[in-house]
Amino acid sequence: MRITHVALRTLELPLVAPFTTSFSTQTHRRVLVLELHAHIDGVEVVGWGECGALSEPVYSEEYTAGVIDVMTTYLFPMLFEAQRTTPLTAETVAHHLERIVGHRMAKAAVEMAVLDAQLRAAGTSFADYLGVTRESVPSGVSIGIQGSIPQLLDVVQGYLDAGYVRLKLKIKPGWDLDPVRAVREAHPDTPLQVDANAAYTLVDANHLAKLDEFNLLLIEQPLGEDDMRQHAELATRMRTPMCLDESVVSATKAADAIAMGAAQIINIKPSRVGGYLEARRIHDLARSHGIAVWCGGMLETGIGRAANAALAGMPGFTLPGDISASDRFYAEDITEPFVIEDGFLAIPREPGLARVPDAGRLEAATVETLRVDA
Ligand code: OSB
Ligand code: MG
Repeated sequence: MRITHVALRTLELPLVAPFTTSFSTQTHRRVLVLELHAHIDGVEVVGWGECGALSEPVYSEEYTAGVIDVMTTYLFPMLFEAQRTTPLTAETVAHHLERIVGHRMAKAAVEMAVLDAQLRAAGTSFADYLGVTRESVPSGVSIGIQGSIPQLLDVVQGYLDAGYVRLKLKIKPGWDLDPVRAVREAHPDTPLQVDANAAYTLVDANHLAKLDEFNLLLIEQPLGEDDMRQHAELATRMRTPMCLDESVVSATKAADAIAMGAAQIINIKPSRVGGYLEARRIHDLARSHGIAVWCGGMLETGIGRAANAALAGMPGFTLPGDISASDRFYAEDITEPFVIEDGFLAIPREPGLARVPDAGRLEAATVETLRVDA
């Protein structure tokens, strides 16, 4: 393929309710969408990509404005240079961008747009590309920190009424044992897990072990991104299975985590690990070690939600993901919305990896567009 130009669109989408984690409260999602124009075998194709980075560097070091900078200064010029001499494919994008250290969410979005264009030109769905045979995936929901326990119980009831099959509660010091106990007492049999987004240290081990009595599926990333060894230590001090999110930024880190006993379960987020192809490698690695994986989310629009749903159809994704319906975050998605049916989301089978946004809704949500020509 030959890229002719790319439009980098910054969108601002209001959330249906504020989303609070141990690191921030979000009321809007400022998200970068890539519209990549290319020629493939003489045919003009558009590929769509979505970047997982948040507007501030509070989940990882990446943030929207920084992503735009690294894409325009380095990533696209490097791809444009590479395509002068080598045919560009999605499978070679990571190689062409290898010289740039880190910036995985930026690279993931670029690879995503290229792969989407490639699959569209071939008339292949992402599910078929991955060899996914399942038709749908179970839908879990990530529930932010609430103002009070009664409020939390209300929110939980709403999601259960909507059909979600698994709940994930965000926790932080001061919002952990009591809210988890309240939800567990109200819903003794509901699959339940917690996510601390790195808010604790190993000093809190005895406190965190008190979560063991609530029969949780897992505890996600209690300690810092760099605390791989400490997670391994904590895993020996509590019965709840240890799951890593932030710490696993590559297949190499996944292998380290597995070897060290730092993760019994891995949250795979394609954006965090540099793209869907690396995500697939982590899936394959984990599966060969008997380590369960599930698909995490970054409040994706329908563009990224489509790709996540297909990825989560792979056989090692044995736990429900944070792949909720569009209306979990957005009153109006920019694509045809994803809906939950009997607790499941259908895996898209149209050509391409992303779901194509509606032109009018995309335009209405766009606050800034930057065009980069090859
Ligand atoms: O830790 O999984 C996380 C959202 C933003 C940043 C980090 C996380 C999350 C979520 C939401 O938990 C997952 C979703 O998109 O539904
Ligand atoms: Mg997480």
